[in-house]
Amino acid sequence: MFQATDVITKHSESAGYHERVQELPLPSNFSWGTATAAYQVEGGADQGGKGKSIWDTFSHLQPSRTNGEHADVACDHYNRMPEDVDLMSTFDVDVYRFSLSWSRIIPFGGRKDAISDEGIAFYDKLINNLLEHNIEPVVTLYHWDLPQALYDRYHGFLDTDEFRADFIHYARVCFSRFGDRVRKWVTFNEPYIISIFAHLNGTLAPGHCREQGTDTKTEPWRVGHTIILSHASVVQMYASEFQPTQEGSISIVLNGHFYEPFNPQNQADIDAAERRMVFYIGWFGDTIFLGQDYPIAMREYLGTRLPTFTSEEIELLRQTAQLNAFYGMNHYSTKYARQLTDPPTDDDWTSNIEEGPVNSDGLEIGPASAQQWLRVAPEGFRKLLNWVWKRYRLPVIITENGCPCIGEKDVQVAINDTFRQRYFGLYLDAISRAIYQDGVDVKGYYAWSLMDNYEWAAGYGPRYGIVHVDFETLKRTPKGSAWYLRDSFKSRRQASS
Ligand code: PNW
Repeated sequence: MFQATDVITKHSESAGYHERVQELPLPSNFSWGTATAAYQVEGGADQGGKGKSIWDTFSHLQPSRTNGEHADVACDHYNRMPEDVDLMSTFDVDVYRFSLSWSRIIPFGGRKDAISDEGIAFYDKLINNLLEHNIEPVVTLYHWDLPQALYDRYHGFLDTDEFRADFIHYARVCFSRFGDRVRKWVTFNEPYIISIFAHLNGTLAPGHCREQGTDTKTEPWRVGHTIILSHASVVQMYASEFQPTQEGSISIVLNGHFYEPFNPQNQADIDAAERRMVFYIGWFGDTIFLGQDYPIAMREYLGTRLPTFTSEEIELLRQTAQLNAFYGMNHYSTKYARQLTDPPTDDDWTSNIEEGPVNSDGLEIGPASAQQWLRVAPEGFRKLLNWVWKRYRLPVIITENGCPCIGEKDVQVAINDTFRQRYFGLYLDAISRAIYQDGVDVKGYYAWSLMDNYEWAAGYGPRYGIVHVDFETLKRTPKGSAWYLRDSFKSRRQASS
């Protein structure tokens, strides 16, 4: 059977792929778990009075945008939740990170709209079930499935004041209904992806892009602005209204690649690699965790395309910065950054940097997975952990990490997922080095994903699960990597104690 590991190409030595997995130690209190998101696994599209989200619309209106597929049923987790909790319990996970479907809880989404008891009941059941299995729920409020009604009313994130008021209300409902049992909250999953992929490239819902006639010069930056302010307001609200009694913690999840210079001899490329991370991660990290204005490099390059904060807003950011308890990191891969010299398009969002998997010597950053943008490069992960630690000094939780292997539709190939096991092994070794050799404070690791699911624009193509799902019968079969992670965490944590 064809395995991606068999492909013989020239890979950069520095990416760390040539290392053997060493099963390096992790702290005895390091926690591990799996992650999912509501729209990707739940299904139950019309059950329990659920309202539509922009993903229901996006995947049905023009199916070519999502590999011809929607997630009306997906993994049917809505109806099979107890089986899924049992399953993850057999892997000895400490944590399950999942997201709430806003339109399941408030079908029309808004602050004056009705709350669905059935929606609340589903998440109550899930949370209770997890706790009975000794699994800690880590809950994301927003993983991309905006209530369609809020898009229809005011275009969602494009109206900062309206969105912010509705999001605060929704968050308050969640804290008051679930906060007695949920101790770790994430406001937004991956603001970069929401801003750029959904409001510039148009590959994710609501699919705004130049061809649709939207203003790609300013929209992504407005969306980011809305997310930053909404996050800060919810953190402030949680800290004053709920934290004193519920004693939980809250933060946001940022994704980001590590960038290496395309030509390491060329100063422009060295600067480009650094600047690319500032535009990707600093955009949200500097405002939210440092409580300050956007990075200077962004202000200079984007000019009036980037919204400004009022002095009260800066004060809010300053006051809430320290209330974020951790840095939630979604990380998958490393890329090369190359400074371009030809003039960019007027909606350029990178400061004229091209990114790709091959450097100026023709070396690939690492072996390919089943998704085009994802290469195996564990050393970049270690470097990113250091970059984030140095800049923000916050304990890091890896809220997503994983990869799709080639050929996994076949359950036999999936069970023998040596490519993924090696990926996990190398990335966990990178965490160990970051902790023990570099002094980075990393607290936990959540594998993406518990099970194969609906991979957004790629539909049911790429499979990230540590459990195989047959999307015809919905049968779940654990892959080798599920047992690998169980055993690996056990021995890594023992080794340190
Ligand atoms: C994350 N990129 O998205 C999401 O949080 C998950 O819902 C998703 O299934 C998972 O990663 C795998 O894709 C990303 O292009 C999407 O760099 C795209 C990128 C990164 C993360």
